[in-house]
Amino acid sequence: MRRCHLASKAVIRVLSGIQPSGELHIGNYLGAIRSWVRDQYEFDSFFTIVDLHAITVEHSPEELRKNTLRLAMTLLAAGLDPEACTIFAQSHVSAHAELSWLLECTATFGELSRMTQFKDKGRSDESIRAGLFTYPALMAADILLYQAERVPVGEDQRQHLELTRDIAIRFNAKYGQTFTIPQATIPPLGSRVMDLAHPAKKMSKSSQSTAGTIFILDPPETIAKKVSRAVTDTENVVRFDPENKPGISNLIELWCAATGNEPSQLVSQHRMYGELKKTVADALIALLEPLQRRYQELQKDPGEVSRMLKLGAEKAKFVAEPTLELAKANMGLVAP
Ligand code: AQP
Repeated sequence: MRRCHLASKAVIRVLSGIQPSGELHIGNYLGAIRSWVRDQYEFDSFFTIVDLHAITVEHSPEELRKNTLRLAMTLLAAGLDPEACTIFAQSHVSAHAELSWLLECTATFGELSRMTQFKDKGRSDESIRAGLFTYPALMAADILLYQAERVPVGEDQRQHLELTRDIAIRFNAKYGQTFTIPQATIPPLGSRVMDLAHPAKKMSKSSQSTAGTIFILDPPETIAKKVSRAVTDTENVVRFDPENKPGISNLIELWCAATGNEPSQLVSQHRMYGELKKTVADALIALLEPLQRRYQELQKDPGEVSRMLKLGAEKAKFVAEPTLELAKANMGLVAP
């Protein structure tokens, strides 16, 4: 019965996730969440707060609790509508951890070792957690459980998506048709926002310094200050040239992603870096203003978030559990 339900679903399914590892930044918004808001009305969309991923590195339990609820509220403020999509916490749906184990037994040590995010975060540190190494198998489980066709993510997740596809193709070939093969959907603009203070590094929630990170709940004056202090270069010529002028080009790309315009429009109107920074800051402030206003409103009813996550977990289980059962059966695990 349940399998028929999956097979007969004609609509395209979307799944994406975000870690409650800190405050959301403009890269998370432009690279992922903004497309989620659009997708929810077009596709059968599932969005998950991947709290099990957030414990693969050192964390404070108290902070994790706070971050999870704050992230859920920020997603609502950004425009996700629990009536139009399913929003849930990964740890509320135990099928994620269970399928992850089956997939760990499908992925190879070599494949996991080649993941650049592991190399960046883990390097050769012996004390690194095993969970950080096997993280891509859990991410594959997150996606494959929902038979998702589309996975909207930023550029940094492309390699993990490729691995998810490889694992699913191999699993299907070895054990029989089980999973839909997903595809990454990466936005043309804002898919890799760089740190304003270190333009060679991607903007990250867990950066050591917050000087180059624009958080989406930063007040306007903080945004203006961070943009005005963004690292540029000494050439003092406004030009879009990501390779040779990464700082200025990152600012131009941010403006394009925020306004939907082309780099040439900004470049032709500005000669001085100072003026350009002011225009970029104004655009980011205007982009985030409605979201920040909704966040203030939502804070008046914190119970709304818990209700949403509870309902979301029920809806998610309805889709995830039959997939897990199918994967187990196809692998030869006997049903109880
Ligand atoms: N700088 C970025 N530019 C564009 N998109 C980005 N994303 C992350 N950083 C950028 C996209 O945001 C979504 C959620 O990311 P995540 O929380 O799952 O983890 P991440 O990619 O590791 O993001 P962070 O902010 O760098 O978190 P930490 O510091 O905890 O590792 C993803 O779709 C991601 O592509």
